[in-house]
Amino acid sequence: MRLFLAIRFSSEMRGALITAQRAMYDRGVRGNYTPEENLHLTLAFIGEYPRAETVMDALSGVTLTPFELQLEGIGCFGDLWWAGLRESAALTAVVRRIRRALAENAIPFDRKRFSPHITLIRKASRDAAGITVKPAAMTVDAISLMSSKRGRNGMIYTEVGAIEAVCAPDLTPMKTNGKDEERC
Ligand code: 2AM
Repeated sequence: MRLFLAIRFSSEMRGALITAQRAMYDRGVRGNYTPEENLHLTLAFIGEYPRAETVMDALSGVTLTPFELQLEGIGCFGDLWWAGLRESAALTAVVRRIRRALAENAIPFDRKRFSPHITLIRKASRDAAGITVKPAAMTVDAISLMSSKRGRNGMIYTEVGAIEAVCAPDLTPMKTNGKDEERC
């Protein structure tokens, strides 16, 4: 199966991305728009690999602490237009940890430098410069292992595994029933 690791978005983020796509469409930009359910941020592209469980085992030592993502700007690679993200040290760090875990477990992946982008449209018929994207934000609390296959009407992405965030311990004690509890 064809696998990649990605962040999936909250409805607020998807809403902001769709609004940007609509603005492109209204501007006359035609091409292969990413359907709402397929919008994602790829962290590592594995490609053809037979066992999702082996990938999840390899990632079992990667701890994910929740972090913020914020949309920022629009850009392109040729005729592919994307939405960008505000620079995030936490995102860069988690990508490095994930890729290191894949490498240490001999799981192949595309070694191209991580260049965070959310594909909005491929094969755009014209320039979409000047379109803006709302600065929507979300907390990332999971990273998904996705499988991708070609369906009759385009690509079908399915989550086949996930790394869930562990809560960072908040050192301020919270009093509940007279007991100190860890805040999540
Ligand atoms: P994208 O991130 O630019 O949109 C599934 O194919 C996802 O993996 C897509 O989002 C795709 O492009 C991304 N991807 C990253 N590297 C890839 C590669 N070498 N081949 C195919 N898809 C790749």
